[in-house]
Amino acid sequence: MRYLTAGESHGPELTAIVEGVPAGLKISEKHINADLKRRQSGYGRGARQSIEADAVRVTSGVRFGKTLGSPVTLVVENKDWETWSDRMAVFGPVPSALKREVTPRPGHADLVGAIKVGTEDCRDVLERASARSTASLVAVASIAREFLADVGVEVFSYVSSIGDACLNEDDPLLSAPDYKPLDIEMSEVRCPDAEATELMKHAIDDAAAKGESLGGTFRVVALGLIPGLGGYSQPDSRLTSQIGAALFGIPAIKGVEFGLGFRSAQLRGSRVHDVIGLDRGRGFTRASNNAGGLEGGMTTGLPLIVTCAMKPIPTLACALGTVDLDTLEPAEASRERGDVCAVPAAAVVAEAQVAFVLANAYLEKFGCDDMRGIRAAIKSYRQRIRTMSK
Ligand code: EPS
Repeated sequence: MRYLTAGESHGPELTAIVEGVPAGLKISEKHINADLKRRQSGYGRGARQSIEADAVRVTSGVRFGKTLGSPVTLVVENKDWETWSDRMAVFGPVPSALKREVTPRPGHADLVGAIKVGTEDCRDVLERASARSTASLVAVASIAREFLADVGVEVFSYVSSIGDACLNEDDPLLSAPDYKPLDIEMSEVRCPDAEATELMKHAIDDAAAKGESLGGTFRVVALGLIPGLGGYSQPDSRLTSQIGAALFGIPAIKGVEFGLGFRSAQLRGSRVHDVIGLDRGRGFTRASNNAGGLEGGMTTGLPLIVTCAMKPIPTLACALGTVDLDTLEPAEASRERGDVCAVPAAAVVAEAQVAFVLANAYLEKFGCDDMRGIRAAIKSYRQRIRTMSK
């Protein structure tokens, strides 16, 4: 599967085309919209979220709720377009009172993007560089999630810190797979612990009062993966590189760790690697999951556990110093309406990115034309694995 997304933050709509979706996969509009809603939620989101009520319109590739094998087109409308249709008009004259964006925000794509494309209005860049585009990624990945659910894989995420407010976890590699998605979604910051949720909300309130923004960390967990997805023979066949690239494709993601991650660099080998055993009934086992579910670029069959770090959003009420691109004098960066914290939302986007890579890994290994063929290929592979450990 591959996809292309398009759409400006305040343009008429976001559009995505997904190609290579196998035929015969059940798709539910309700599921896609539920994911879109999760992405819009989270304590610390800005006023834009009360304007938008993201909902998908599927305009190709699905018939009677099942995929046809042809490209699937997904459209999410921007309700805010109504108030931006003059400033973002596709055709027509430039409004005489148009306010150009000439005070680029440090940390956003504003300045470098304007230099790159040679515009005198940073809006030409920031409209597409906006995290609004992540709504498309979530819609696209909802298809991947339907596929993964069909083959017995569940992907969820939770927030582990916001600013310096942290979820207390003795060993996240042990505890993460046991968190319940329902408990996570009950929390306004998508954190499975009530006390940590309050600490995180307090940190967001404090940042908001000071005109600040906050980043944080979150983990993505995938359960039910078959061993041997991905590859070891080329750099780009490794799931580690594919998942890493997908996660770094989300705006503001600054770090990605698999399993023990950076901590494994401080420990001796015997403390890091997951000892192999054999259970005659269950097959190969591991004494731990420090690798976070990937070994040699392939799934081990244990839970995939990836941690991401997100930087604070660059749109600040306490504007930072910049240079006015018209006067070339020092100025205050523009104060685009923004979110104080979007870590809970970014975690949902990260789930989406991981889900898309994992679904593709299944398709690569088990064929990609139709669901019946794929299910049969998975069944026969499972049989072979069982025989191997007997
Ligand atoms: C964003 C700025 C805000 C965010 C937006 C990302 O939008 P606006 O400029 O309309 O207030 O709310 O995120 C979304 C709209 C979204 O759906 O995630 C930015 O500058 O990146």
